[in-house]
Amino acid sequence: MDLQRYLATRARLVERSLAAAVPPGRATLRRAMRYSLLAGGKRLRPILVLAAAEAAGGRARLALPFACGLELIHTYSLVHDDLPSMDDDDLRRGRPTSHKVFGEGLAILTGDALLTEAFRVMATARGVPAARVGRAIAEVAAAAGEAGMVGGQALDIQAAGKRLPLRTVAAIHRLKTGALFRAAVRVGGIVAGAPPAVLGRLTRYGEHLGLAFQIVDDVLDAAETPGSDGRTDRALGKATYPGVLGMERAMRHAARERDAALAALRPLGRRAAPLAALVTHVVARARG
Ligand code: GRG
Repeated sequence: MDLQRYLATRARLVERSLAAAVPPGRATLRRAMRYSLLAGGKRLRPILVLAAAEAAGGRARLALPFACGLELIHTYSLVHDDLPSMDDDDLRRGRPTSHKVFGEGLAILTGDALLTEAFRVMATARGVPAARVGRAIAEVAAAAGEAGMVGGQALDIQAAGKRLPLRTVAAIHRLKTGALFRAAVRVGGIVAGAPPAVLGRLTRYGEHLGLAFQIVDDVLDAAETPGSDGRTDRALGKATYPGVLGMERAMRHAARERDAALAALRPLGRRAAPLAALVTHVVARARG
């Protein structure tokens, strides 16, 4: 399986759809939305939507509006996470953050507009039975909101500076980052009409992948020299796996999550090869 080729073709599909979903415009808000959205992220979550739809025997193209929906929501979360009242970051995706370029008020509104746009794009999906569209949208809403990403971000803020047990760190990660990964693969499965057993396998894969991704992200962050502002997540007092376990044990944990994700996929066979390659790639990132 040539993962790089797979990622490149699917990312191209996603880039085109995102650019069409938020077309160019003269208004500052529109420019700010495109500035953050089309800044070249890895597009992991939308690619997962497409790969899960294919693993469930469906067509990637039909899942594109949901792939875009998740990336719009992910981008809004990054814009808001970078705000002075949250992480107060200067750089994102290799560029000055939204509030640095457009000001804080506009950056808040940019996040709001990206989030709202996500639901318009998903609700107007064509060629997918209405019941599946409704189910997929409800899935994304639950994963993005209080019971998912936003709830996890709230816990993360409240946990700053505290020494937490591993199970609390894991619970925060599961919500803050894991919920969108889980939703990405579930939505791909739902749009493709996956039977419950397949959806269950995709769900388990998504949960293990989400945790592996976050652990690796924390390990990479902890290994990094502090940025120009002298900070890393550790310096910000954030709840992280390497903070609780140390680097070596955190990486062993990530490898166990990867293996559990791969085991969940096994019965799905060849069609799930891109998903298998993806989780392997995510964990290998930390090995350099
Ligand atoms: C502000 C509501 C709200 C939520 C923020 C996910 C999140 C919650 C904040 C992001 C902070 C962060 C850097 C978390 C670490 C894991 C993560 C989500 C990294 C960024 O995702 P990538 O690596 O980024 O997929 P790209 O730019 O490639 O899309």
